[in-house]
Amino acid sequence: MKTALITGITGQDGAYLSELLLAQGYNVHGIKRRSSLFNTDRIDHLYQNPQDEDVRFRLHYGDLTDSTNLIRIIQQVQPDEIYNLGAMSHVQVSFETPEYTANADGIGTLRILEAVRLLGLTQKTKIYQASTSELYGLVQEVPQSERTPFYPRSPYAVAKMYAYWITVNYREAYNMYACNGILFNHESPLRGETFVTRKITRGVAQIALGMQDKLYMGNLNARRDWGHAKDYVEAMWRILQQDQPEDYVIATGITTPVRDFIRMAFEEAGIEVEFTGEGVHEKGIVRSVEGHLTAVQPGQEVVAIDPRYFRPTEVDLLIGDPTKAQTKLGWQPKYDLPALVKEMVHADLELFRREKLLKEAGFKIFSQYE
Ligand code: NDP
Ligand code: GDR
Repeated sequence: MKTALITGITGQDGAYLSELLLAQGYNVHGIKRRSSLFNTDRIDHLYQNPQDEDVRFRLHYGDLTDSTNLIRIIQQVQPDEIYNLGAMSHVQVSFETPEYTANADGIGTLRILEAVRLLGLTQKTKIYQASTSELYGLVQEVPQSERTPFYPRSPYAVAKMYAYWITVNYREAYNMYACNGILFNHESPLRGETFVTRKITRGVAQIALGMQDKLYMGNLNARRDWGHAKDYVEAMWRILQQDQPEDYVIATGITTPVRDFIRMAFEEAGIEVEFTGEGVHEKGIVRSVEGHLTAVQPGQEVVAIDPRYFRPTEVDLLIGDPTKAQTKLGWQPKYDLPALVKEMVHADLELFRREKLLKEAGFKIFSQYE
């Protein structure tokens, strides 16, 4: 039975990867941060009492900014595989917390690699580093492959660029099995609420249910290569099961503007939206509504631009070339974009139907964040 250690286990990918590894018979250990509120919603269904017999899912308190903590946990767990998914992962927030982002996302990766080396585990422990399509940044070529040069456009991407290269360097210097998965955007109903897809599907659900009037957005022209997180965590696992450690691009090869994602999400809720105007004056107006929805009226403005969501430097176009992953890893995504949008919109409709009932019964509803 193999043992895996996952940093960032409380995040979107950590939750799906835990499910996958447990189903494969792994012992799964995860590092979670101490928080004043519970932060384990996404993995609560996997929790086992430490007192139970045959416990295969265990959590440790820790942080990527704390070297001695990481060394102690890795020494205790003696993992066959480490998946380093922990990160301050929000691009826009990284402009506000650049130093912390560099520490957690950049030096945090070094701390993991160095802990494995110091503990003499270089020939036992395989390491997966959560690298990102944000490394490509300012467009150099499309589609972007393992050979495309990097041009990071945010403190997040610059920190991840350090993490990418330190992973390559430890592989070459110490003969470690350490790999980068260069993953393009991947989403799901578990996606953090302030990333664009989830912000849209939550907004659409609330507008459809009459709980919100309008969605305020940033750059609708940005284009992303969106896949489903479930497919992408399978690629992470496959990357660590090869004979040789290598880096791989994981993507669908199809790119879509944010504006079209919004259109598709509204359509899934029975609302047809058309866009008019340009730049900060662009608006999304309801053209037609399926009969059963009374909360939304044709002619209603449901999307507007708020320049606060523009980024100081933007990544305009991402489209990945997954040929290497397809041929070497035998990886094929099962979801396409319409299936992803459908799953996310219906999950949020369900969530907000319940929230609405609670609100109507006099209970406090959850906070709204941007
Ligand atoms: P999330 O933001 O959902 O999860 C991030 C995880 O990292 C959370 O568990 C978070 O803990 C944890 N974390 C944050 N800071 C620290 C820290 N200092 N020490 C330890 N843990 C920390 O991200 P995703 O699941 O979407 O992404 C997983 C990884 O993949 C990230 O590294 C991200 O940058 C990268 N990535 C993501 C892509 C995507 O499209 N989703 C694409 C390419 C790369 P808490 O819950 O307490 O906040
Ligand atoms: P990204 O994801 O920056 O690609 O990073 P995000 O969903 O935040 O943005 C995608 C694009 O949408 C545009 N956008 C908005 N974004 C947000 N969050 N909110 C808005 O209101 C809005 N309006 C338009 C953005 O400008 C951007 O162009 C994600 C993260 O998961 C990273 O950790 C990961 O590395 C990359 O994907 C691949």
